[in-house]
Amino acid sequence: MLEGFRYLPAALDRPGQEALLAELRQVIAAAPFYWPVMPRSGRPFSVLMTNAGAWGWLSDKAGYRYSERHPETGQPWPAIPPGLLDLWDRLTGFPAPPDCCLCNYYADAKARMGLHQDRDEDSFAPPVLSLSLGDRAVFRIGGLTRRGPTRSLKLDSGDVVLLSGDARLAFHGIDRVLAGSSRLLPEGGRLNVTLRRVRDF
Ligand code: MD3
Ligand code: FE
Repeated sequence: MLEGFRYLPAALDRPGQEALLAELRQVIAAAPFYWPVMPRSGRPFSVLMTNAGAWGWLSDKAGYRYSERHPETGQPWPAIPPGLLDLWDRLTGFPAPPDCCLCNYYADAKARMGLHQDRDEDSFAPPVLSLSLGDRAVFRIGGLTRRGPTRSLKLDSGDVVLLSGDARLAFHGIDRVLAGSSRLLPEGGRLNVTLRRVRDF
């Protein structure tokens, strides 16, 4: 496993998950989920997305980028909720707050995310914090090239993954989500939130 990969199983207990979920429901009410599409082909992702914070990650026919506005409402993204800012401070200790909270919703058994690197940010020095809520996912992480060995890990509701150092540029993806494996989300599915620092400070 690459240096800088930290897996914190059950970082949040059930009440802690519920508190953050309540905050995230307000984000989603202000900035509804939408289906990003692949650059060029326009093929829809199987994962629904939205964002909070100054910068939100987008994909559309023109490419991948960070934007200050929701692609459908045209509104600025809502603020990152205080409970998530606290979680970032407690678990990363990083001297600047995140300026992006990307929310990925895997609604059904067909939703997945292919192996990719996250490299649209100005700097890879700040960590990325991922929080899983709802159904269990099969997460895959490899090395710094697309080829080569990968490891698979189950991510359950309340688990946190921290990526820094070499792991920050690791290839990773979600192979599948196991429907009915958590009772946190009454609507089912899996909500993953990643906290990132997109712009230099
Ligand atoms: C490893 N999300 O939003 S979270 C993404 O579960 C993304 O929705 C997945 O990949 C999800 O870009 C995986 C765990 C994760 C997030 C960011 C990483 C792993 C990472 C960045 C670098 C390396
Ligand atoms: Fe990613």
